[in-house]
Order: sequence, then structure tokens, then C-alpha cells
Amino acid sequence: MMILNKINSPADLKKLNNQELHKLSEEIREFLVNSVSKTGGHLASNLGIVELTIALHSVLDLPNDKIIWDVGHQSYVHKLLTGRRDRFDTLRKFGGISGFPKPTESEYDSFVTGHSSTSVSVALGMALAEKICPNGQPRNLRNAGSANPPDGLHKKYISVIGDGALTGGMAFEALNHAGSQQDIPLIIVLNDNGMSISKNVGGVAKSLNKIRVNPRYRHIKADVKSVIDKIPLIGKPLKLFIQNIKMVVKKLVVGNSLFKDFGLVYLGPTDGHNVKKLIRVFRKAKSLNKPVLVHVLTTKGKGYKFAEENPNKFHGIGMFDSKTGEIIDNSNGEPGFSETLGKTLCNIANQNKKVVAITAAMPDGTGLCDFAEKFPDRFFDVGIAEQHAVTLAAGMAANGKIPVFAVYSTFLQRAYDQILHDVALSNLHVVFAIDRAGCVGKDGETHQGIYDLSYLLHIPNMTVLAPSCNTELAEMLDFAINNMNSPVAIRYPRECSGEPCSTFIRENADILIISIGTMLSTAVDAAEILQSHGISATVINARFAKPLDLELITKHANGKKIIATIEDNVEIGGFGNYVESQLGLNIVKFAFPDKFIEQGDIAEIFEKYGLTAEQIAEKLVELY
Ligand SMILES: Cc1ncc(C[n+]2csc(CCOP(=O)(O)OP(=O)(O)O)c2C)c(N)n1
Repeated sequence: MMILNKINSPADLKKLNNQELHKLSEEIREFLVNSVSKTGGHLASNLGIVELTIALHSVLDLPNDKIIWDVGHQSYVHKLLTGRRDRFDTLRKFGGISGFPKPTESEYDSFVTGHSSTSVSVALGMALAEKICPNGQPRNLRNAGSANPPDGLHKKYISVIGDGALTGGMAFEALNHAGSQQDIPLIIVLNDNGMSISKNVGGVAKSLNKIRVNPRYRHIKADVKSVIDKIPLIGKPLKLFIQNIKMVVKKLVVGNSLFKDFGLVYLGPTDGHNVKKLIRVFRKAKSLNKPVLVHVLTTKGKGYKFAEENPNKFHGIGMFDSKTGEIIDNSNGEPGFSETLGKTLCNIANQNKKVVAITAAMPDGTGLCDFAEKFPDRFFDVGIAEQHAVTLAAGMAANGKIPVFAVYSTFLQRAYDQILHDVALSNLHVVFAIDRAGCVGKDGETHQGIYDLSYLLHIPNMTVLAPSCNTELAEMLDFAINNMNSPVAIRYPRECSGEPCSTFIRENADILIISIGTMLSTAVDAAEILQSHGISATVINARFAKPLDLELITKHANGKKIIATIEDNVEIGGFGNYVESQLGLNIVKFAFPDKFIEQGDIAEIFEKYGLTAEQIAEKLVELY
């Protein structure tokens, strides 16, 4: 029987010896490749973290101790080991298990994550909360620093953070704070694979890479070990002496590490695919009862040839053939919006030398790879640092460039103040190319792009556009770069349905429907259904969410029994609300409600929230 099939909780894992743990890692890898090839998901990161997760589960007392998985996309192994193996065929599906940690799914998931660089703050916050007694008196932590503080905290708090997530500013804010809390038993596990989604960028990544590839460290380590091994009966003092040399050498090589400067104990670097070594270093970290950083070196995609060779492709992947690594293509053949953005931007940048492109660690996802290759001096990958990206763009715009920041809607949320204070207040010409807007489907609650209209429409000076098809996106990008001189946001989802873009005017119609972005095809379909009920509807493709084409809208709103809006944003603060405030008329709004929207196929989600053409038409017939 497979060992994996006997593991239902960490207690089962603790019964295994080293050999069995090794076999378990192999079984987990095989399981993950097979399972994710059928559901899609974040494969490469999980293949890289198998031994690390096994070791943490072996050493810690879960669920009493708390692991916070940064981003959370690498929590599949953790899910497999905590009783969710049998539900893996439902991964990321409607009603199925989430691709991210979710406390409502399991007591072993201690916090929701999905967006990067939050784990150190969360773990530290949890630990500090435990430190404070219910009556507000601090717990006596005088004995912290000893192995078993009688009066110390009862739980361990662990942040598992990748070197990519470490590029986010919030992680550094938290490290800075953590170092000042010397009585807190915080363990930060740095899962360093040299990769974000693409190759990791920046100064810290460079310095980590030095440690990773430094042959001096590797050789010296091996030499010292072989010297120790060759001495048949060494006395304790000699052994200690040699070990001390090892430490000194390591300090010389690792140097005055950044983490030590933050006030953290630095352990490592440790081979992240050696369970025995990992268990040893985690035990040590646990015994210290103070803020510790354990530096673990792993290989993204480990053990699956295709993912090791191309971790970027297998970071987040759809269904694929596990034998060949080939993606099973079930797209509609239309280029996605990201591809159109990338191509159009290259064309525009050829003519307009002021154009620069910025990404926050998502060159692939946002379609900027060609641009990066063609215009290396005008391309900036800032790491997972959306806030910095926006203000960097503001600086560039203030000095004569036209920056285009291509970013997912959900990740731009964290740069709200930078958009408002650093870009809009000075009316700077920054273009936001907002990808994955609307419902994102399988990533679920943490990644829905259904808030951007609400966080952009009320910002003065901001123009907000939404294309209904690829042609419109290309035109809008050209307009935003070459015809505007103030902040512009263009928001669009991943998929382009390929429907022709049109404003669909019926003279003397009964109802006016105004749609924004790709909801146009739904609006046109709803109008057709209404027609079959004897109700005629005019459909306006708004294109501009702000400023509205009030002349056109008012002209067609005149005398209509019902004016409706359709959008893939939340209702509150969204397009319909904005139209209502500008027109001063009551609007029937079709939008997402005031709740977090779960994972599932986009069509399933639209149906659940009444956003299909049939449901919209039915509702309008009812109201008519
Ligand atoms: C705020 C934010 N921006 C972007 C992302 C998209 N994203 C998901 S994982 C990832 C790379 C993470 O790299 P790392 O932490 O090193 O983990 P690895 O996948 O290499 O294991 C990125 C950029 C995100 N989740 N959150």
C-alpha cells in the first residue's frame, strides 16, 4: 500500500522513519503531477516544497502550531498531508477544495492567503496576540530563549515565504518589526528557489543567489565534513573546534547577512530536498524561542523533468498531458487580452520612444515578455511590489516618460493610495493596463478582479476604459498612450470571447441596457431574448466607464421604462452606481453582490449570481 494513503494527519507522518519519509516524498510528487494534470493548478512550487512540508509537519505540533503559507499557492502538499487527499480531484472547482489555504476548509489552515508577502506580518501578529494575556497583562516571557520556557508562548508561529514573496515591501516591514521582538518564537522559513513566477529579480535575490551558487561555501562545507568523517575517534573538544571552524567559515561566506541585521537568528542555508537535514534545522529553530530565519534551498518543479526545465510554465498551469508535459489547449482560439496588450504595446513603443513598461513579477501573465526582449532598457520588473511599481511610474511620468503598468486587477488593490496620492493627485500620465479584471474563476475569493471599478471610479483625474474585444483594447491602448495626458486605466479580463464589438441601437426601444467591457455580449444576448418576449432593447457599449458619454446615454435613456447596467464588478461603487449618480435616474444594476465570490468556472459563477443573458432577460421581463 502506498504510504501516502495512510497519512491522514501529521500524527501518521510522525510514525515514519527516514526511508519511509523519502518514499513518501516520491509518492507525493507522483500524486501531484497526476492530479494537477487533470485539474490544473500551481504545480512547480508544490513539487519544490515536498520535503520542506514533510519536515515541518514532522517537527511541529499541528494544528496547535500555526503555519502561514505566503501566497498560499504552495500549500497542496500541506493539504495532502492533512486529510484532503481524497478531495484533490475537486481542486479549484466550484464547491471543491481551494488552491489556497482556507481555515473554513480545515483546522490545519490557519490563515487565508493568496496575495504575496503577508505571512511574516500574520505570524508575528498571532504570536504577539498570544503574548498579551486576556486581561491585557503581558505574559511573563523572561525565560524565552531557553528550550522550554515555563511561562512562554504555547504555540509556534511559522511563516513559509518564498524568495519571490520576499521581494514584497510588506515582508520587509514585518522582518524589521520581528527583529525587535526577541521574546517571540517566530520561525520564518525562506523557501529559496531563485524563482518568482519567472526568474526572481532585485538586490536581495542577487545576494541570495550568491549564497545558493557559492562554490566556496559548498566546497568548504564538504571539505569540513569529510575532515570530520575521516577522524575515527575524535574527542569532543576537537569535534567542537572543527564545527566552530565551519561556523566561522559560513559566517565569512554568508557574510554579515541581511537577516542578522534585522535581528533574526539565521540558520542555513539548508538543502531543501533532504528531509533529515530539514528536520534537524527545524528542531533547532523551534528550540530557540526567538525570531529565527531558516534559509532553505529548493528546486522549483523538483522531480518532474518538464517542470524543472520550465518552472515558469508549470507555475500555474491548466490541464496538461503528464507524459509529455504538453498543455491541453481548450481556449477558443482567440488571442487573449494579455497577448493583444503585449503586441500592441510593442507596436506603439516602436513609434513612441517615451513608452516604458512596468510589471510586478508578472511579465508572462500580463503579456510583456516580447516587450522585455525587444526593449530591455524600457522594461522594468520590480518584483512583487505593486505599490512601488505605481509610484515608480509616477516618478517616470513626472520626468517625461509614458509608463504602462500591466498588472492584475486583484494585485493593484494594494496600491490604491499610490494611485490616488502619487499619480492622480499630480494628474500624471500613467497608463494602467489592468488584466484579469472581472471574475477570474478557479483562483476564487483571493484573486477576483471585481473591485477595480469601485476603487478607481471615484479618483479625480482618472479615466477608466473597458474594451469588449481585442480590437477595442488595441484602440484604447493607443488612445491612452498617444492621446491622453493624465492617468488612464484600461481594465479587461483574461479571455476575449471574440464577439464583434458594437453599440446596438434600436430606435424607439422599450429598455436601455448599458454594458461595460466584455459584458457586451451578455447584454446583446439578453436584448435578443427580450425581443422574443416582445420587448425591444437598445444596448450601449459604454467603452468609457469614466467619463461617461452622457450625451449618447441621455439621448437613449429618454423615455425608457427601464435603464439597466451590466458589469462584472461589485455593485457597490461600480459602473451601475456611477451611471446612476451621473444620470440622476434609477438604474437596474446587474453586478456582483456585497459578498466574497467563490471559485469555479466563470460560467458557473455568473449563473450563481444571476449574470447570464437568460437570467438578466428574465429579470427585466419581470420588471417590465
Ligand atoms: C501581491 C501579489 N502579486 C502577485 C502575485 C502573483 N504571484 C503568485 S506566486 C508568485 C511568485 C512567488 O514566488 P515565490 O514566493 O518565490 O514562490 P515560488 O512559487 O517560487 O515557490 C507571484 C508573483 C501574488 N500572489 N500576490
